[in-house]
Amino acid sequence: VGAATDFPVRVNQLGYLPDGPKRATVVSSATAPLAWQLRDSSGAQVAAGTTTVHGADQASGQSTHLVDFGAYTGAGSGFTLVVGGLASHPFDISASLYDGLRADSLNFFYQQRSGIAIDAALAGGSAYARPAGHLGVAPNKGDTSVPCQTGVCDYRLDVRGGWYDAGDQGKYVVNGGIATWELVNSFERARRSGGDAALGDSTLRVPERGNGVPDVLDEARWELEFLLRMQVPDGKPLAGMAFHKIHDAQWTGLPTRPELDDQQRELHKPSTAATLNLAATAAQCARVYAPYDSAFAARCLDAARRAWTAARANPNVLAPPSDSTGGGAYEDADVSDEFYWAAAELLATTGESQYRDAVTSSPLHTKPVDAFWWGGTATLGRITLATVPGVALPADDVTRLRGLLTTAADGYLSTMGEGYAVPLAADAYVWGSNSSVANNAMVMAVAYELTGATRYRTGALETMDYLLGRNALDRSYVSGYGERASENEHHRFWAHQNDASLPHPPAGSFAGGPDAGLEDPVAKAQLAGCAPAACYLDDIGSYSTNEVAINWNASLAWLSAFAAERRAT
Ligand code: 9MR
Repeated sequence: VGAATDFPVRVNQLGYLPDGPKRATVVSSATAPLAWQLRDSSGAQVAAGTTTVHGADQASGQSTHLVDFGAYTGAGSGFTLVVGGLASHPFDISASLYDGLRADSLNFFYQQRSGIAIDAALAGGSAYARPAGHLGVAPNKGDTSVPCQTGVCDYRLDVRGGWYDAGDQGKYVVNGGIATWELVNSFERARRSGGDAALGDSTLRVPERGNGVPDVLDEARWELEFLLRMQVPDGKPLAGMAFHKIHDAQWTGLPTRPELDDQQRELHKPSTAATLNLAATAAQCARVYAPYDSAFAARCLDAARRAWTAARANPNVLAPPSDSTGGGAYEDADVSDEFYWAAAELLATTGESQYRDAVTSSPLHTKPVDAFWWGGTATLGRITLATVPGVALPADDVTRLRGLLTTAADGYLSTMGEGYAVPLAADAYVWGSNSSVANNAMVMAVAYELTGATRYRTGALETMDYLLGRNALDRSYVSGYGERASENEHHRFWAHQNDASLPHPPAGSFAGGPDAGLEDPVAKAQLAGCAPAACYLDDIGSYSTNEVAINWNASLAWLSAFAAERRAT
């Protein structure tokens, strides 16, 4: 599990930005400050100082000291931080530190694409190439003509394309929704800050390079086209709603290559939550794609309006927790947040009073900002309303929303006053905790955009430090980034740990992270008694701590793009 003493000097194993915060955590029970030295790649000391004693870190239970070497502004590679004769992993200090991760965390989505052959040249080598999956070519039985589960519908639908959700090959509208929103929002945010060129045409490894459309939008469109296909056609019962999900009738084993999956694929009952995810992301699509493809934007807006109307007519069709055979349930018993989010996106795109009324009459409109995740999406709507220029709300209402977001960001900053600076409470290490951490950092980054206050950028960047190695396990949770990075994430194709002929997950794949609930057999067997922040295993079998997922990688991609932007000091 990575003993606390292996490498007690915990750093961001990728490194630090010259103009960013530079702190590390040392595991030590010493009650007096310790001397530290920063050494360059030749071993020469370039800075020195003494630690601050922090004491017990709540989430890990470890005794900690803090090192702040932020006064050092040099750059280079191969730095080490040495405390008591023990060196950290080597790291860089570089202005281009996050450029690679910005691209690789987005390339993950290309590699998760269903219904298209994955090209070695785009995927980082022949090990990652594979034939198209789920186009109805034997032994595949989907996804070009998919029946419903018994009793749900009496027709078939073409729902090809989209991204596989995670280590499994299901496609779930609620999780596709938040992941798509984050990618498109990343572009919208970058455009406001002047950083969108880095996500523009021919910047990423996608097949649509060179088509005149920003590559991040090309990638998101692959999923948007799938989400649009999941809408119940006109003339059918529940027209305008979205099917909740499509996946295999039975869970497949590890490994299962997508093109060799022989399970029957099935559409599961439409849900209000899925319908509102479609309404929100299609409304966002209409706004953001309009300058590049007005016909596509119009198609999105029409789908969004129809989804909204259908959700209003069917406001309580809930996906049940029991529906988890062959795929995840993505159950949701409260869709008030999805209503708020969809209304916010439709308002930001159209300015129409019907959507404004839905926003302002929602109790969520004035409530404190809560953490967002696939089952709780109100804050996505709040971010849109607070940041998109010209939203048709009274100015004082927008000001109030901005205040609620910065208040939430300040809350995350105070949570970061622990031994490991993580914007997550010690009791919140749940399934996918790394995405909770990254999503909270996104709120800090939004607060930075809204206020320009450096402390918020510092919070977002120090969150990257946590994810990339400054943590209880001395672990980078991002494949390919850092000396001790995760490499055995749970996945049916990147299943090297189970089958040496298959690859490890590609660089930029983001592990779910510590889950104190011990929700899989491997975690239960090996992690009993773990402190919350240490409940993690780099084992392909530990799907509750070590899976990858589109919603999680989307948060990482958003944050990486933010961190990679060049900013004046
Ligand atoms: O991310 C989901 C997490 O919040 C839930 O607690 C967990 C159990 O229901 O499911 C997670 O989502 C998984 C989905 O159900 C199936 N594909 C893989 C997802 C990531 O583990």
